[in-house]
Amino acid sequence: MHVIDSHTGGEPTRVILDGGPDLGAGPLAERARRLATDHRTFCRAVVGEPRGQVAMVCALLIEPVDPDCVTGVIYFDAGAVLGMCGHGTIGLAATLVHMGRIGPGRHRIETPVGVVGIDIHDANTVTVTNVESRRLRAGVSVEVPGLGTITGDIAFGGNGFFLVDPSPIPVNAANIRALADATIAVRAALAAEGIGCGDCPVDHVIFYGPPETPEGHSRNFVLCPDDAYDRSPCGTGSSARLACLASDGKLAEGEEILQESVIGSTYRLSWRKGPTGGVIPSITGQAFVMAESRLLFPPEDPFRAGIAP
Ligand code: PYC
Repeated sequence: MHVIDSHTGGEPTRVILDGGPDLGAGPLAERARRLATDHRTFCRAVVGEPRGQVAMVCALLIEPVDPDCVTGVIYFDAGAVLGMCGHGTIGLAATLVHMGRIGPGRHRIETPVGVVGIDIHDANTVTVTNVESRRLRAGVSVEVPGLGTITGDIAFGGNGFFLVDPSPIPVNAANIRALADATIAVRAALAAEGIGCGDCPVDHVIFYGPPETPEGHSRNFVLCPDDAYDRSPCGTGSSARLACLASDGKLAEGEEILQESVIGSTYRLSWRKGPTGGVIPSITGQAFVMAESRLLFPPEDPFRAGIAP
């Protein structure tokens, strides 16, 4: 299996160029469901240890339905098949440039939640124009063991998010373990109360704190479905955040902000009005290709399917 690894603001993406399962034809959302239900072993083998790494997201390239798209892609981590992935799309774009498949300018990529745009500024710098994002509910409170009442917004940015601002725990690198434990507890409390995000689960939780740089708008900690935290500021999470800021009248259309991740990597963010009342997010970040490899799965390797959770 031929793969190319990159990172976007520290968050790894593994693009799978060949050797993936046959997902048949039809809309990408259907093929993504097939990947999630019928191919969990494949996903775990490629994304998880020992061949993958904690926090890795895989980008499985597939034939798009829309012939104007450079490729179709389904993203997954060790916990779930994702609707979209912002850092993954920046990593995929840098990978396609590295391969000579695309050059500077605007291109389209098809994902299970719709077509997204990419603007290639240079070999590493990419702007993603995401699918229309929206806040579904504001000020939702849940009782969380050990934390008390936690209040946040439910928003869609390509995945389902619960966004808490301000964070009950200072958002900094020294608190990563405590932040992970707290966000996992919040997600469990939401699930126990049956709180979802339209058709998708709320499988990502974000806590916000003050920025650590003068240019920053805020610093975030993002819990992903696999219980790892996003090293980047999270593209789909930033899209959900833009929808909330726009709904609250806290960020004007076209105004740009700098979002910091918990490790200090950054995205530049802005939004414009979407066709159905949401926002069309614009996310600019940088990715770097790290490795090109062939993954081998010899039958005699007892861990060829990854390490079972
Ligand atoms: O950047 O959208 C994102 C993302 C989702 C999960 C990890 N990164």
